[in-house]
Order: sequence, then C-alpha cells, then structure tokens
Amino acid sequence: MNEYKYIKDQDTEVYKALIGEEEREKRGVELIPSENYVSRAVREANGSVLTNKYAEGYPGRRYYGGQEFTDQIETLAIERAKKLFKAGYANVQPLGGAAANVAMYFALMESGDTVLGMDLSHGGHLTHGHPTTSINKVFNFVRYKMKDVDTGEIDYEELREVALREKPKVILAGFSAYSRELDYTKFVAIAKEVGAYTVADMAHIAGLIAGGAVKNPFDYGFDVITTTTHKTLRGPRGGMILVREDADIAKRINKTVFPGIQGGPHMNNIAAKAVAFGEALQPSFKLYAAQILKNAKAMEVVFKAHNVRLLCGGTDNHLLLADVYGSLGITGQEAETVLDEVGITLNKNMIAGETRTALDPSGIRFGTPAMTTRGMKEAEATKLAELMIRTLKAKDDETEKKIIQQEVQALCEAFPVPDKFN
Ligand code: DSN
Repeated sequence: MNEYKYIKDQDTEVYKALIGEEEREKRGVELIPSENYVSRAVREANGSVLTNKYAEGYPGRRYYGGQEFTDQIETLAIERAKKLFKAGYANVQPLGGAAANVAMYFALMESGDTVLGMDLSHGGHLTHGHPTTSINKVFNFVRYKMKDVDTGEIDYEELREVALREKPKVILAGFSAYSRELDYTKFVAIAKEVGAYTVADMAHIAGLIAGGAVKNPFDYGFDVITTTTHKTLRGPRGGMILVREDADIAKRINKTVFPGIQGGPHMNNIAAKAVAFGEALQPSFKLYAAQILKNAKAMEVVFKAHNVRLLCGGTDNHLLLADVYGSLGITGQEAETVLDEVGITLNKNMIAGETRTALDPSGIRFGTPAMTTRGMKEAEATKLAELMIRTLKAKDDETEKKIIQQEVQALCEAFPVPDKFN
C-alpha cells in the first residue's frame, strides 16, 4: 500500500518532498541524538482523524461536545505515562519540550522569580533561560556548570552556593548536550535547603528512564519532570509534564497548560503519544534502552582509541560530544558536512570552554537512539565510529569518501528502518 496515495494524486510538490525525506531517512545513518524512527502505529495515530477534533479542557471536563473517544485516548496516554515514569500525575498536552518548560515555569513561579539551571555551554538547553529566549524577560535565570569538563562532574558546591545566594524557586536538572548521570540526591538536598522545587528536564533521556537504563529523578524525590515524547522515548514530536505526587502542583500545571498558554490539544498527537507509551511499556523496550547505552559505549571506545577528546570523558547515556577541532583540526561545521556526504547525520555543537562560534564550533554531538532502533548493536556501533574517524581524516579525499559512503550504504541495507518493534 502506498501510504501517501492521496497526497500523490493531489499534491505532487509535497509528495516529492515527503518521498525524498523518507528515502533520506532510510539510506543514511541517523546519529543526531535527539532523533529517532517511530513505529508505523505511532505515525498512523498521528495522521488519524483526531486531527479534526477540538478538545479544550481535560478528560471529563471539555468545552466542546463529541468527546467520548478523545477522552478515552487522553486517559490512556495519561495512565500509560504515569506507569512508565512512576508519576502521580501527567499532562500530555504540551505541544513540545519548550512549551512544557514554559508551562512548568509559569505554574511554579511568579514573574521575577529565579531558576537555577545548567549553563547552555555546559550542556543545558535554550529553554533553561538563554538570553535570546522570551522567558528570559519574565524570569531570572542563574547558572551552574561542570566542575571538570573532562569528567563531567557537576560543581555541586557552586550549585549550592548560587542557590543559597540567589534563592531560586526552581532548581532545574537536565540537559541536551551532557553525557553523564546527575546526582539527583544532591539537587534535592540543596533544593530543600533553599525551599525550591526540583524539576528534571529529561527530554533527552526519557526513553532511557522509561526503559530502566538510567536513573529516574522521581526515585530521588524530584517534584516535576518535563520532557519531549520523541527522542529516546520514540514517540511523536511533542511534550509532557509529570508530577511525582503533589496534587496542588499537578492542578497548577494543568491550568497553566490550558488555558494558560495553549488552546486546543492536538488529539492526533496525544493518540500517537498513547501508542508510543504502550510500546515503551513492553519488556522489549528495556532491551532497546540498554542497547542504546551499549552502542554509545562502543563508540566511546573507538573515539578514545583514536585519541579524540570526548567532553565529560565519555558517556553514561545515549550521546557523545567530541572536540574534533582540538583533536583532529576539523571544525564542527566541516565535520557535520563531510559526514553528511558519506551518509552519516549528526550535529555540530559548542563545547564547554568553546573558543569558536555557535555556527562553526569545535565539537560534534552524536548518539545512538536511532541506529539502535534499526537493530544495530555494538559491532555496528564500532564500525560506524571507525567510519566516522576515517571520514573526519579524509575531508578532501573523494576516493576514500566514496568507499566510506558505500560501507554506510551497506550497513543501511543490512539494517532497514523497522515498521514495528514489539
Ligand atoms: N533540538 C533538541 C536537541 O537536539 O537536543 C533539543 O531541543
């Protein structure tokens, strides 16, 4: 069956671009650590008739009629999310990770209040209060950093000192470019001392938490978790907010998501979240999460063997950050481009202590969620890392790049993108 039958008949331009993207995703190896391949079931739900429906409000309390099926679907998504993350409450309506963070800030704080979060250059995220973001006009953001960029150890003493001085209302753990586990117990202890809420933005590692491969911040007493539902969690593009046990916080979160900052929830997207959460509750998802870590470790071994400096000294999760400029004399942008040429997609990334620019930094960031979805294991991760190093050393060698491209191609043919996982 041609899944784009009607688009093909009706809109050639969009059809061609869609087919182009589908082919691109199949024929290259995806190493952007925030991307993944969702199941066909998730895509069916996302492309379903639910895109037609308005459903402002929450199950049982909506502002429009005709909600018998939307209520069933949102309730399924909520209950599955709660089970996956051991949460007391879940709001599955945020349209993305940024929307989830904005809602969380407004639910937990008054304007002018302070958030203590990880510095962007040390792995934090734009939505943790970067000066270019709008929330920076509403709340006051202060930072903590790593103590040692070559081990990834967070400077918990500095974190405590800043917390005692600045009296944040929210202490935020979480990152988009950091490869170590956090010491959640220390965050909770410092937050208790200053009377702050603890929030973990686990967008990158949600699937790893759900699959039991890394620690769950709720087990250490965190109040709130915000996340995306794509990335390692392998659901549709979207967001979610989880509350460990406080009913009052949950109520404030719900009111802030709707009507606070959003209108009608995207029910097609919520159905796709429910399907993805159902997949993540299967025993096989635990194996998937564990394999993501094993594959990342296998890549770490190769990069270290070639003396390429890894930020944080390696990885405990799904991603790695390599200082390719310092180690191989190739910039992050050059690395991204040349790897793209051989069929390996990743992203350039600033590194802690960056001496270059955001658009052409020293580092690259890559990870294993998507290649692991294709069924690749340590042997393929090792092979890919070796191909990456060869490519980075062969920037201007067209013959070598051609050979590497063929090897990448062979890997992609041996490990097709699957339609289903369980
Ligand atoms: N863009 C996502 C990432 O790549 O980490 C975070 O928003």
